[in-house]
Amino acid sequence: MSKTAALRVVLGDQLTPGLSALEGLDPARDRVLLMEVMAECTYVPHHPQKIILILSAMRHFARALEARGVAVDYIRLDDPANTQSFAGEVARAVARHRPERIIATHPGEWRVLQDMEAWEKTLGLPVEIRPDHRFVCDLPRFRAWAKGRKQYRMEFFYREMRRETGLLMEGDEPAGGAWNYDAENRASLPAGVTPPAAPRFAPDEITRDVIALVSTRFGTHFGAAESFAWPVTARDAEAALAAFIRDRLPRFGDYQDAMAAGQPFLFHSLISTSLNIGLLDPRAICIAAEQAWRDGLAPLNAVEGFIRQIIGWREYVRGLYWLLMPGFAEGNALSAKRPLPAFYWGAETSMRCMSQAVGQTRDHAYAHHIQRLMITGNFALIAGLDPAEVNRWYLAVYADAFDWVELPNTQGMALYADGGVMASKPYAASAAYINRMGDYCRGCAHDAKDAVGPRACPFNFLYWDFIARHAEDFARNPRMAMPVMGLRKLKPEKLAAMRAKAREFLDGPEMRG
Ligand code: FAD
Ligand code: DLZ
Repeated sequence: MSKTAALRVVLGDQLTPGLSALEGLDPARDRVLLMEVMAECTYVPHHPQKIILILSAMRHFARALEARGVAVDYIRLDDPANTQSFAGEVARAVARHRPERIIATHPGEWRVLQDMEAWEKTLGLPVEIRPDHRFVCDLPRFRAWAKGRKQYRMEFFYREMRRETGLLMEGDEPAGGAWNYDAENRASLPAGVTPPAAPRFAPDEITRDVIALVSTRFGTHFGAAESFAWPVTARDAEAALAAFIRDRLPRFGDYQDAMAAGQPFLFHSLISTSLNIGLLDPRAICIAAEQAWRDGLAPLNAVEGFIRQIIGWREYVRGLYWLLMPGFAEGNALSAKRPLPAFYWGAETSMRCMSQAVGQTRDHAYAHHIQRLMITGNFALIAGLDPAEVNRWYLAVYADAFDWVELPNTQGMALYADGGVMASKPYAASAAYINRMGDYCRGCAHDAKDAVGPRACPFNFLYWDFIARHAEDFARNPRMAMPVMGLRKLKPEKLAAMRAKAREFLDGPEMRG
Protein backbone atom coordinates (compact mmCIF):
# COMPACT_ATOMS: atom_id res chain seq x y z
CA MET A 1 0.00 0.00 0.00
CA SER A 2 1.41 3.43 -0.92
CA LYS A 3 2.15 5.90 1.84
CA THR A 4 -0.43 8.67 2.44
CA ALA A 5 0.73 11.73 0.53
CA ALA A 6 -1.33 14.35 2.32
CA LEU A 7 -3.44 14.29 5.45
CA ARG A 8 -6.19 16.81 4.80
CA VAL A 9 -7.78 18.19 7.96
CA VAL A 10 -11.39 19.41 7.85
CA LEU A 11 -12.88 21.10 10.94
CA GLY A 12 -16.54 21.08 11.98
CA ASP A 13 -17.26 24.51 10.49
CA GLN A 14 -15.45 23.73 7.20
CA LEU A 15 -17.99 21.38 5.61
CA THR A 16 -17.68 22.62 2.04
CA PRO A 17 -16.73 20.31 -0.88
CA GLY A 18 -14.68 23.10 -2.48
CA LEU A 19 -12.78 23.85 0.78
CA SER A 20 -9.18 24.95 0.10
CA ALA A 21 -7.84 22.02 2.20
CA LEU A 22 -9.50 19.64 -0.29
CA GLU A 23 -8.24 21.35 -3.45
CA GLY A 24 -6.10 19.00 -5.55
CA LEU A 25 -7.08 15.98 -3.44
CA ASP A 26 -5.78 12.70 -4.85
CA PRO A 27 -8.26 10.01 -3.74
CA ALA A 28 -5.67 7.30 -4.41
CA ARG A 29 -3.01 8.77 -2.07
CA ASP A 30 -4.59 11.33 0.27
CA ARG A 31 -6.70 10.96 3.36
CA VAL A 32 -9.22 13.34 4.95
CA LEU A 33 -9.41 13.63 8.74
CA LEU A 34 -12.57 14.76 10.59
CA MET A 35 -12.51 14.69 14.40
CA GLU A 36 -15.27 14.90 16.98
CA VAL A 37 -13.46 16.01 20.14
CA MET A 38 -14.55 16.92 23.67
CA ALA A 39 -12.18 19.91 23.82
CA GLU A 40 -14.21 21.64 21.09
CA CYS A 41 -17.53 20.66 22.68
CA THR A 42 -16.65 22.04 26.10
CA TYR A 43 -14.29 25.06 25.79
CA VAL A 44 -17.51 26.95 26.36
CA PRO A 45 -20.69 25.08 27.43
CA HIS A 46 -22.20 25.00 23.93
CA HIS A 47 -25.96 24.69 23.55
CA PRO A 48 -26.77 21.02 22.81
CA GLN A 49 -28.29 22.05 19.45
CA LYS A 50 -24.99 23.62 18.40
CA ILE A 51 -23.09 20.42 19.16
CA ILE A 52 -25.75 18.34 17.39
CA LEU A 53 -25.61 20.64 14.36
CA ILE A 54 -21.85 20.34 14.01
CA LEU A 55 -21.47 16.64 14.75
CA SER A 56 -24.40 15.61 12.57
CA ALA A 57 -23.29 17.85 9.68
CA MET A 58 -19.74 16.43 10.02
CA ARG A 59 -21.07 12.85 9.81
CA HIS A 60 -23.19 13.68 6.75
CA PHE A 61 -20.24 15.44 5.10
CA ALA A 62 -17.91 12.48 5.75
CA ARG A 63 -20.46 10.12 4.25
CA ALA A 64 -20.73 12.29 1.10
CA LEU A 65 -16.92 12.34 0.73
CA GLU A 66 -16.77 8.55 1.08
CA ALA A 67 -19.48 8.19 -1.56
CA ARG A 68 -17.10 10.06 -3.91
CA GLY A 69 -14.35 7.51 -3.22
CA VAL A 70 -12.37 9.67 -0.77
CA ALA A 71 -10.61 7.86 2.10
CA VAL A 72 -11.88 9.42 5.34
CA ASP A 73 -10.65 8.91 8.90
CA TYR A 74 -13.70 9.85 10.95
CA ILE A 75 -13.04 10.00 14.69
CA ARG A 76 -16.21 9.73 16.76
CA LEU A 77 -16.62 11.34 20.15
CA ASP A 78 -17.20 7.99 21.84
CA ASP A 79 -14.22 6.22 20.17
CA PRO A 80 -12.30 4.84 23.21
CA ALA A 81 -8.94 5.78 21.64
CA ASN A 82 -10.01 9.39 21.03
CA THR A 83 -7.60 11.81 22.75
CA GLN A 84 -10.40 14.44 22.61
CA SER A 85 -8.33 17.29 21.18
CA PHE A 86 -7.42 18.42 17.65
CA ALA A 87 -3.68 18.21 18.36
CA GLY A 88 -3.99 14.72 19.86
CA GLU A 89 -6.10 13.39 16.97
CA VAL A 90 -3.87 14.87 14.28
CA ALA A 91 -0.86 13.28 16.02
CA ARG A 92 -2.62 9.89 16.11
CA ALA A 93 -3.53 10.18 12.41
CA VAL A 94 0.08 11.02 11.56
CA ALA A 95 1.23 7.92 13.47
CA ARG A 96 -1.35 5.77 11.62
CA HIS A 97 -0.69 6.99 8.08
CA ARG A 98 2.79 8.60 8.07
CA PRO A 99 1.73 11.33 5.62
CA GLU A 100 4.28 13.43 3.76
CA ARG A 101 2.46 16.61 4.76
CA ILE A 102 -0.66 18.03 6.36
CA ILE A 103 -3.00 20.40 4.55
CA ALA A 104 -5.57 22.46 6.46
CA THR A 105 -7.74 25.52 5.91
CA HIS A 106 -7.33 28.65 8.07
CA PRO A 107 -9.70 28.14 11.03
CA GLY A 108 -12.36 30.55 12.29
CA GLU A 109 -10.85 31.07 15.68
CA TRP A 110 -7.59 32.60 16.93
CA ARG A 111 -7.25 29.85 19.57
CA VAL A 112 -7.42 27.11 16.91
CA LEU A 113 -4.99 28.93 14.62
CA GLN A 114 -2.40 28.99 17.45
CA ASP A 115 -2.92 25.25 17.87
CA MET A 116 -2.61 24.55 14.13
CA GLU A 117 0.52 26.69 13.75
CA ALA A 118 2.25 24.51 16.37
CA TRP A 119 1.63 21.22 14.52
CA GLU A 120 4.59 21.56 12.15
CA LYS A 121 7.05 21.72 15.06
CA THR A 122 5.38 19.13 17.29
CA LEU A 123 4.76 16.62 14.49
CA GLY A 124 7.92 17.22 12.49
CA LEU A 125 6.34 17.46 9.04
CA PRO A 126 5.23 20.30 6.76
CA VAL A 127 1.85 21.83 7.58
CA GLU A 128 0.24 24.00 4.92
CA ILE A 129 -2.54 26.30 6.22
CA ARG A 130 -4.43 27.53 3.19
CA PRO A 131 -6.61 30.65 3.12
CA ASP A 132 -10.34 30.15 3.61
CA HIS A 133 -11.88 31.12 0.26
CA ARG A 134 -15.47 30.81 1.49
CA PHE A 135 -15.76 34.55 2.06
CA VAL A 136 -16.33 37.37 -0.41
CA CYS A 137 -13.44 39.46 0.95
CA ASP A 138 -10.16 37.71 1.63
CA LEU A 139 -8.06 38.80 4.60
CA PRO A 140 -5.32 40.68 2.64
CA ARG A 141 -8.09 42.61 0.83
CA PHE A 142 -9.68 43.56 4.15
CA ARG A 143 -6.34 44.63 5.57
CA ALA A 144 -5.79 46.85 2.53
CA TRP A 145 -9.22 48.45 3.09
CA ALA A 146 -8.52 49.01 6.80
CA LYS A 147 -5.00 50.40 6.35
CA GLY A 148 -4.64 53.98 7.57
CA ARG A 149 -8.22 54.24 8.90
CA LYS A 150 -8.80 55.38 12.49
CA GLN A 151 -12.33 53.99 12.53
CA TYR A 152 -13.67 51.10 10.56
CA ARG A 153 -17.21 51.92 9.50
CA MET A 154 -19.17 49.10 7.90
CA GLU A 155 -21.03 51.33 5.43
CA PHE A 156 -17.87 52.33 3.52
CA PHE A 157 -16.59 48.76 3.42
CA TYR A 158 -20.00 47.58 2.19
CA ARG A 159 -20.02 50.01 -0.74
CA GLU A 160 -16.66 48.65 -1.88
CA MET A 161 -18.03 45.10 -1.68
CA ARG A 162 -21.05 46.14 -3.76
CA ARG A 163 -18.75 47.59 -6.42
CA GLU A 164 -16.43 44.59 -6.40
CA THR A 165 -19.17 41.96 -6.56
CA GLY A 166 -21.45 43.96 -8.88
CA LEU A 167 -24.38 43.01 -6.65
CA LEU A 168 -27.31 45.44 -6.92
CA MET A 169 -25.32 47.72 -9.20
CA GLU A 170 -26.48 49.57 -12.31
CA GLY A 171 -23.14 50.34 -13.94
CA ASP A 172 -21.21 52.38 -11.33
CA GLU A 173 -24.35 53.38 -9.44
CA PRO A 174 -26.25 51.51 -6.73
CA ALA A 175 -29.55 50.01 -7.90
CA GLY A 176 -32.42 52.38 -7.15
CA GLY A 177 -30.03 55.31 -6.59
CA ALA A 178 -29.19 54.67 -2.90
CA TRP A 179 -26.67 52.37 -1.25
CA ASN A 180 -28.73 51.70 1.85
CA TYR A 181 -32.49 51.48 2.46
CA ASP A 182 -32.25 50.97 6.22
CA ALA A 183 -34.56 53.90 6.97
CA GLU A 184 -37.40 51.88 5.37
CA ASN A 185 -36.59 48.82 7.48
CA ARG A 186 -37.75 49.81 10.93
CA ALA A 187 -41.42 48.84 11.19
CA SER A 188 -42.84 46.92 14.12
CA LEU A 189 -45.07 43.94 13.34
CA PRO A 190 -48.66 45.14 12.82
CA ALA A 191 -51.49 43.18 14.45
CA GLY A 192 -52.77 40.52 12.05
CA VAL A 193 -49.47 39.99 10.19
CA THR A 194 -48.34 36.39 10.72
CA PRO A 195 -44.92 35.42 9.42
CA PRO A 196 -44.99 32.34 7.15
CA ALA A 197 -43.62 29.26 8.89
CA ALA A 198 -39.92 28.64 8.23
CA PRO A 199 -39.03 25.07 7.19
CA ARG A 200 -37.70 22.93 10.02
CA PHE A 201 -35.97 19.62 9.29
CA ALA A 202 -36.96 16.39 10.99
CA PRO A 203 -33.85 14.55 12.25
CA ASP A 204 -32.80 11.54 10.14
CA GLU A 205 -31.12 8.45 11.60
CA ILE A 206 -27.67 10.07 11.76
CA THR A 207 -29.02 13.13 13.54
CA ARG A 208 -31.11 11.00 15.93
CA ASP A 209 -27.95 9.10 16.94
CA VAL A 210 -26.14 12.37 17.56
CA ILE A 211 -29.06 13.76 19.58
CA ALA A 212 -28.90 10.68 21.82
CA LEU A 213 -25.11 11.04 22.21
CA VAL A 214 -25.28 14.77 22.97
CA SER A 215 -28.19 14.36 25.40
CA THR A 216 -26.16 11.80 27.36
CA ARG A 217 -22.85 13.67 27.31
CA PHE A 218 -23.97 17.29 27.53
CA GLY A 219 -27.28 17.04 29.37
CA THR A 220 -26.20 19.70 31.87
CA HIS A 221 -25.54 22.34 29.18
CA PHE A 222 -28.15 25.10 28.86
CA GLY A 223 -30.62 24.43 26.01
CA ALA A 224 -33.13 21.93 24.66
CA ALA A 225 -31.82 19.11 22.44
CA GLU A 226 -35.13 17.55 21.45
CA SER A 227 -36.43 20.52 19.41
CA PHE A 228 -33.42 20.29 17.03
CA ALA A 229 -34.57 21.04 13.47
CA TRP A 230 -31.64 22.76 11.70
CA PRO A 231 -30.45 21.71 8.22
CA VAL A 232 -27.36 19.47 8.44
CA THR A 233 -26.75 18.91 4.71
CA ALA A 234 -26.19 21.30 1.81
CA ARG A 235 -29.37 19.98 0.18
CA ASP A 236 -31.56 20.88 3.17
CA ALA A 237 -29.79 24.22 3.62
CA GLU A 238 -30.55 25.08 -0.01
CA ALA A 239 -34.22 24.12 0.50
CA ALA A 240 -34.34 26.40 3.57
CA LEU A 241 -32.82 29.25 1.56
CA ALA A 242 -35.28 28.78 -1.31
CA ALA A 243 -38.23 28.85 1.11
CA PHE A 244 -36.89 32.05 2.70
CA ILE A 245 -36.48 33.79 -0.66
CA ARG A 246 -39.96 32.74 -1.76
CA ASP A 247 -41.91 33.31 1.48
CA ARG A 248 -40.13 35.74 3.78
CA LEU A 249 -37.59 37.82 1.84
CA PRO A 250 -40.31 40.13 0.42
CA ARG A 251 -41.04 41.44 3.94
CA PHE A 252 -37.59 40.81 5.48
CA GLY A 253 -36.73 44.52 5.14
CA ASP A 254 -39.91 45.96 6.63
CA TYR A 255 -39.79 43.80 9.77
CA GLN A 256 -36.05 43.27 10.13
CA ASP A 257 -35.96 45.17 13.45
CA ALA A 258 -39.35 43.98 14.78
CA MET A 259 -39.81 41.84 17.88
CA ALA A 260 -42.92 39.84 18.72
CA ALA A 261 -43.75 37.58 21.66
CA GLY A 262 -44.07 33.92 20.64
CA GLN A 263 -42.58 34.64 17.17
CA PRO A 264 -38.95 33.56 17.39
CA PHE A 265 -38.13 33.75 13.68
CA LEU A 266 -40.36 36.46 12.14
CA PHE A 267 -39.19 37.15 8.56
CA HIS A 268 -35.53 36.26 9.20
CA SER A 269 -33.70 33.80 6.96
CA LEU A 270 -32.30 31.35 9.57
CA ILE A 271 -29.34 30.72 7.26
CA SER A 272 -26.49 31.64 9.63
CA THR A 273 -26.05 28.09 10.97
CA SER A 274 -25.72 26.70 7.42
CA LEU A 275 -23.58 29.56 6.16
CA ASN A 276 -21.14 29.46 9.09
CA ILE A 277 -20.43 25.72 8.82
CA GLY A 278 -20.08 25.84 5.04
CA LEU A 279 -23.33 24.34 3.76
CA LEU A 280 -24.20 27.53 1.85
CA ASP A 281 -22.08 29.95 -0.14
CA PRO A 282 -22.45 33.70 0.59
CA ARG A 283 -22.12 34.77 -3.07
CA ALA A 284 -24.72 32.28 -4.28
CA ILE A 285 -27.16 33.42 -1.57
CA CYS A 286 -26.79 37.07 -2.61
CA ILE A 287 -27.16 36.25 -6.32
CA ALA A 288 -30.39 34.35 -5.57
CA ALA A 289 -31.75 37.26 -3.50
CA GLU A 290 -30.82 39.79 -6.21
CA GLN A 291 -32.57 37.63 -8.81
CA ALA A 292 -35.77 37.72 -6.72
CA TRP A 293 -35.65 41.53 -6.94
CA ARG A 294 -34.89 41.54 -10.67
CA ASP A 295 -37.83 39.14 -11.19
CA GLY A 296 -40.14 41.48 -9.28
CA LEU A 297 -40.64 38.97 -6.46
CA ALA A 298 -39.12 41.05 -3.63
CA PRO A 299 -38.73 44.81 -3.13
CA LEU A 300 -35.38 46.59 -3.17
CA ASN A 301 -35.46 47.60 0.52
CA ALA A 302 -35.74 43.91 1.49
CA VAL A 303 -33.11 42.62 -0.93
CA GLU A 304 -30.61 45.40 -0.28
CA GLY A 305 -31.08 44.98 3.50
CA PHE A 306 -30.49 41.24 3.23
CA ILE A 307 -27.46 41.47 0.93
CA ARG A 308 -25.96 44.15 3.21
CA GLN A 309 -26.05 41.71 6.13
CA ILE A 310 -24.04 39.18 4.14
CA ILE A 311 -21.50 41.06 2.00
CA GLY A 312 -21.48 43.98 4.44
CA TRP A 313 -21.79 43.00 8.09
CA ARG A 314 -20.70 39.38 7.88
CA GLU A 315 -17.55 40.07 5.85
CA TYR A 316 -16.75 43.20 7.84
CA VAL A 317 -16.86 41.47 11.25
CA ARG A 318 -14.71 38.64 9.97
CA GLY A 319 -12.11 41.06 8.59
CA LEU A 320 -12.06 43.04 11.84
CA TYR A 321 -11.70 39.89 13.94
CA TRP A 322 -8.50 38.85 12.17
CA LEU A 323 -7.25 42.44 12.02
CA LEU A 324 -7.68 43.09 15.74
CA MET A 325 -7.04 39.75 17.44
CA PRO A 326 -5.76 38.83 19.97
CA GLY A 327 -6.16 42.24 21.68
CA PHE A 328 -9.79 42.53 20.52
CA ALA A 329 -10.90 39.90 23.02
CA GLU A 330 -9.26 41.74 25.94
CA GLY A 331 -11.05 45.08 25.49
CA ASN A 332 -13.18 46.50 28.32
CA ALA A 333 -13.36 50.20 27.48
CA LEU A 334 -16.25 50.86 29.87
CA SER A 335 -14.62 48.92 32.75
CA ALA A 336 -17.69 46.68 33.09
CA LYS A 337 -17.23 44.08 35.82
CA ARG A 338 -20.57 42.67 36.93
CA PRO A 339 -21.05 38.89 36.66
CA LEU A 340 -23.64 37.53 34.23
CA PRO A 341 -26.96 37.08 36.09
CA ALA A 342 -28.45 33.59 36.26
CA PHE A 343 -31.45 34.62 34.14
CA TYR A 344 -29.17 34.53 31.05
CA TRP A 345 -28.99 30.79 31.73
CA GLY A 346 -32.75 30.44 32.14
CA ALA A 347 -33.40 31.45 35.76
CA GLU A 348 -36.59 33.41 36.33
CA THR A 349 -36.65 37.09 35.41
CA SER A 350 -39.30 39.76 35.87
CA MET A 351 -38.49 41.29 32.45
CA ARG A 352 -40.72 39.76 29.77
CA CYS A 353 -38.46 40.82 26.88
CA MET A 354 -35.52 39.08 28.51
CA SER A 355 -37.50 35.94 29.26
CA GLN A 356 -38.74 35.81 25.62
CA ALA A 357 -35.23 36.25 24.18
CA VAL A 358 -33.60 33.76 26.56
CA GLY A 359 -36.53 31.33 26.31
CA GLN A 360 -36.31 31.01 22.53
CA THR A 361 -32.53 30.79 22.82
CA ARG A 362 -33.01 27.78 25.11
CA ASP A 363 -35.58 26.19 22.77
CA HIS A 364 -33.95 26.88 19.38
CA ALA A 365 -30.34 28.07 19.97
CA TYR A 366 -31.52 31.10 17.98
CA ALA A 367 -32.43 34.74 18.51
CA HIS A 368 -32.61 37.30 15.74
CA HIS A 369 -30.31 40.27 15.49
CA ILE A 370 -32.42 42.83 17.35
CA GLN A 371 -33.01 40.47 20.26
CA ARG A 372 -29.25 39.84 20.51
CA LEU A 373 -28.36 43.52 20.16
CA MET A 374 -31.20 45.39 21.86
CA ILE A 375 -32.45 42.97 24.52
CA THR A 376 -29.69 40.69 25.87
CA GLY A 377 -26.85 42.90 24.52
CA ASN A 378 -28.41 46.20 25.57
CA PHE A 379 -29.09 44.90 29.07
CA ALA A 380 -25.48 43.67 29.38
CA LEU A 381 -24.23 47.08 28.22
CA ILE A 382 -26.31 49.28 30.51
CA ALA A 383 -26.01 46.97 33.54
CA GLY A 384 -22.21 46.90 33.08
CA LEU A 385 -21.77 43.13 32.70
CA ASP A 386 -18.23 41.79 32.29
CA PRO A 387 -17.50 41.50 28.51
CA ALA A 388 -15.59 38.21 28.95
CA GLU A 389 -18.64 36.59 30.57
CA VAL A 390 -21.01 38.07 28.00
CA ASN A 391 -18.86 36.85 25.10
CA ARG A 392 -18.68 33.37 26.61
CA TRP A 393 -22.49 33.33 26.84
CA TYR A 394 -23.08 34.39 23.21
CA LEU A 395 -20.48 31.92 21.97
CA ALA A 396 -22.12 29.12 23.92
CA VAL A 397 -25.84 29.60 23.36
CA TYR A 398 -26.29 30.28 19.63
CA ALA A 399 -26.01 27.49 17.08
CA ASP A 400 -24.39 29.92 14.61
CA ALA A 401 -21.75 31.20 17.07
CA PHE A 402 -18.09 31.02 16.10
CA ASP A 403 -15.48 33.33 17.56
CA TRP A 404 -14.80 35.28 14.33
CA VAL A 405 -18.43 36.44 14.11
CA GLU A 406 -19.58 36.34 17.74
CA LEU A 407 -16.72 38.34 19.23
CA PRO A 408 -16.91 41.49 17.05
CA ASN A 409 -20.69 41.60 17.34
CA THR A 410 -20.56 41.32 21.12
CA GLN A 411 -17.40 43.27 21.97
CA GLY A 412 -17.79 45.93 19.32
CA MET A 413 -21.49 46.28 18.54
CA ALA A 414 -23.31 45.26 21.69
CA LEU A 415 -20.90 46.19 24.51
CA TYR A 416 -18.77 49.02 23.07
CA ALA A 417 -15.93 47.20 24.84
CA ASP A 418 -13.55 48.22 22.03
CA GLY A 419 -14.14 51.90 22.85
CA GLY A 420 -15.68 52.74 19.48
CA VAL A 421 -13.43 50.98 16.97
CA MET A 422 -16.52 49.41 15.36
CA ALA A 423 -19.58 51.37 16.44
CA SER A 424 -19.68 55.15 16.44
CA LYS A 425 -21.68 55.10 19.71
CA PRO A 426 -22.92 52.57 22.27
CA TYR A 427 -26.18 50.83 21.28
CA ALA A 428 -27.86 51.73 24.58
CA ALA A 429 -31.63 52.11 24.72
CA SER A 430 -34.35 52.51 27.32
CA ALA A 431 -37.67 50.63 27.39
CA ALA A 432 -39.15 53.15 24.92
CA TYR A 433 -37.23 51.46 22.07
CA ILE A 434 -38.27 47.94 23.13
CA ASN A 435 -41.89 49.07 23.50
CA ARG A 436 -41.85 50.71 20.05
CA MET A 437 -40.34 47.74 18.21
CA GLY A 438 -42.50 44.97 19.66
CA ASP A 439 -45.12 43.75 22.06
CA TYR A 440 -42.87 42.38 24.81
CA CYS A 441 -43.86 45.16 27.21
CA ARG A 442 -47.53 44.18 27.05
CA GLY A 443 -48.28 41.96 30.02
CA CYS A 444 -44.83 42.55 31.57
CA ALA A 445 -44.49 42.94 35.34
CA HIS A 446 -42.83 46.31 34.62
CA ASP A 447 -44.22 49.47 33.09
CA ALA A 448 -42.22 50.63 30.05
CA LYS A 449 -43.21 54.24 30.73
CA ASP A 450 -42.11 54.23 34.36
CA ALA A 451 -38.55 54.89 35.53
CA VAL A 452 -38.91 55.48 39.27
CA GLY A 453 -42.18 53.92 40.52
CA PRO A 454 -42.73 50.47 41.97
CA ARG A 455 -43.25 48.95 38.47
CA ALA A 456 -40.43 50.94 36.84
CA CYS A 457 -38.78 49.06 33.97
CA PRO A 458 -35.11 48.22 34.69
CA PHE A 459 -34.22 49.25 31.12
CA ASN A 460 -35.26 52.83 32.04
CA PHE A 461 -33.37 53.38 35.28
CA LEU A 462 -30.38 51.32 34.12
CA TYR A 463 -30.22 53.36 30.91
CA TRP A 464 -29.97 56.69 32.77
CA ASP A 465 -27.60 55.24 35.34
CA PHE A 466 -25.39 54.08 32.44
CA ILE A 467 -25.42 57.51 30.78
CA ALA A 468 -24.69 59.17 34.13
CA ARG A 469 -21.81 56.75 34.91
CA HIS A 470 -20.10 57.55 31.61
CA ALA A 471 -21.31 61.13 31.00
CA GLU A 472 -17.85 62.66 31.03
CA ASP A 473 -16.55 60.29 28.33
CA PHE A 474 -19.77 60.37 26.29
CA ALA A 475 -19.78 64.19 26.24
CA ARG A 476 -16.72 63.97 23.96
CA ASN A 477 -18.65 61.90 21.38
CA PRO A 478 -20.89 64.06 19.13
CA ARG A 479 -23.16 61.04 18.52
CA MET A 480 -23.85 60.87 22.27
CA ALA A 481 -24.70 64.57 22.53
CA MET A 482 -28.47 63.90 22.69
CA PRO A 483 -28.44 61.47 25.63
CA VAL A 484 -25.90 63.56 27.52
CA MET A 485 -28.06 66.65 26.95
CA GLY A 486 -31.09 64.62 28.07
CA LEU A 487 -29.22 63.71 31.24
CA ARG A 488 -28.40 67.35 31.98
CA LYS A 489 -32.07 68.28 31.54
CA LEU A 490 -33.29 65.69 34.04
CA LYS A 491 -34.46 67.06 37.38
CA PRO A 492 -31.72 66.17 39.91
CA GLU A 493 -34.24 64.44 42.20
CA LYS A 494 -35.50 62.27 39.32
CA LEU A 495 -31.97 61.28 38.32
CA ALA A 496 -31.12 60.53 41.96
CA ALA A 497 -34.25 58.36 42.28
CA MET A 498 -33.41 56.45 39.09
CA ARG A 499 -29.82 55.90 40.20
CA ALA A 500 -31.02 54.66 43.58
CA LYS A 501 -33.37 52.22 41.79
CA ALA A 502 -30.49 51.10 39.60
CA ARG A 503 -28.29 50.42 42.64
CA GLU A 504 -31.07 48.52 44.37
CA PHE A 505 -31.73 46.41 41.25
CA LEU A 506 -28.08 45.75 40.47
CA ASP A 507 -27.44 44.60 44.03
CA GLY A 508 -30.75 42.72 44.25
CA PRO A 509 -31.70 39.04 43.95
CA GLU A 510 -32.53 39.10 40.20
CA MET A 511 -28.94 39.99 39.34
CA ARG A 512 -27.35 37.07 41.21
CA GLY A 513 -25.03 34.95 39.09
P1 FAD B 1 -30.86 37.32 9.03
O1 FAD B 1 -31.42 38.36 9.88
O2 FAD B 1 -31.83 36.59 8.14
O3 FAD B 1 -29.64 37.86 8.23
C1 FAD B 1 -29.08 37.17 7.11
C2 FAD B 1 -27.64 36.81 7.35
O4 FAD B 1 -26.84 37.97 7.42
C3 FAD B 1 -27.35 36.04 8.61
O5 FAD B 1 -27.61 34.67 8.47
C4 FAD B 1 -25.87 36.32 8.82
O6 FAD B 1 -25.07 35.41 8.12
C5 FAD B 1 -25.70 37.71 8.24
N1 FAD B 1 -25.66 38.71 9.31
C6 FAD B 1 -26.66 39.51 9.72
N2 FAD B 1 -26.21 40.35 10.68
C7 FAD B 1 -24.92 40.06 10.89
C8 FAD B 1 -23.93 40.56 11.76
N3 FAD B 1 -24.16 41.59 12.61
N4 FAD B 1 -22.72 39.98 11.75
C9 FAD B 1 -22.45 38.96 10.90
N5 FAD B 1 -23.35 38.44 10.04
C10 FAD B 1 -24.57 39.00 10.03
N6 FAD B 1 -24.16 36.05 13.82
C11 FAD B 1 -23.60 34.86 13.64
O7 FAD B 1 -23.65 34.31 12.54
N7 FAD B 1 -22.95 34.23 14.65
C12 FAD B 1 -22.85 34.80 15.89
O8 FAD B 1 -22.24 34.22 16.79
C13 FAD B 1 -23.46 36.05 16.11
N8 FAD B 1 -23.40 36.65 17.32
C14 FAD B 1 -24.00 37.85 17.50
C15 FAD B 1 -23.90 38.46 18.76
C16 FAD B 1 -24.48 39.70 18.98
C17 FAD B 1 -24.35 40.36 20.32
C18 FAD B 1 -25.17 40.34 17.93
C19 FAD B 1 -25.78 41.68 18.14
C20 FAD B 1 -25.27 39.74 16.69
C21 FAD B 1 -24.69 38.50 16.45
N9 FAD B 1 -24.74 37.88 15.20
C22 FAD B 1 -24.14 36.67 15.02
C23 FAD B 1 -25.37 38.55 14.05
C24 FAD B 1 -26.85 38.21 13.81
O9 FAD B 1 -27.57 38.39 15.01
C25 FAD B 1 -27.05 36.81 13.28
O10 FAD B 1 -26.23 36.62 12.15
C26 FAD B 1 -28.49 36.56 12.84
O11 FAD B 1 -29.35 36.81 13.92
C27 FAD B 1 -28.66 35.14 12.34
O12 FAD B 1 -29.99 34.88 12.03
P2 FAD B 1 -30.52 34.79 10.54
O13 FAD B 1 -29.72 33.80 9.79
O14 FAD B 1 -32.00 34.56 10.63
O15 FAD B 1 -30.17 36.23 10.01
C1 DLZ C 1 -17.89 24.16 17.79
C2 DLZ C 1 -17.37 22.79 17.50
C3 DLZ C 1 -17.80 21.71 18.26
C4 DLZ C 1 -18.85 21.85 19.30
N1 DLZ C 1 -17.29 20.48 18.06
C5 DLZ C 1 -16.38 20.28 17.09
C6 DLZ C 1 -15.80 19.00 16.87
O1 DLZ C 1 -16.05 18.04 17.59
N2 DLZ C 1 -14.93 18.87 15.85
C7 DLZ C 1 -14.58 19.91 15.03
O2 DLZ C 1 -13.82 19.72 14.08
N3 DLZ C 1 -15.09 21.12 15.25
C8 DLZ C 1 -15.97 21.34 16.25
N4 DLZ C 1 -16.47 22.59 16.50
C9 DLZ C 1 -16.00 23.69 15.64
C10 DLZ C 1 -14.62 24.17 16.05
O3 DLZ C 1 -14.65 24.61 17.39
C11 DLZ C 1 -14.28 25.27 15.05
O4 DLZ C 1 -13.59 24.74 13.99
C12 DLZ C 1 -13.56 26.40 15.68
O5 DLZ C 1 -14.44 27.05 16.57
C13 DLZ C 1 -13.02 27.38 14.66
O6 DLZ C 1 -14.04 28.12 14.05
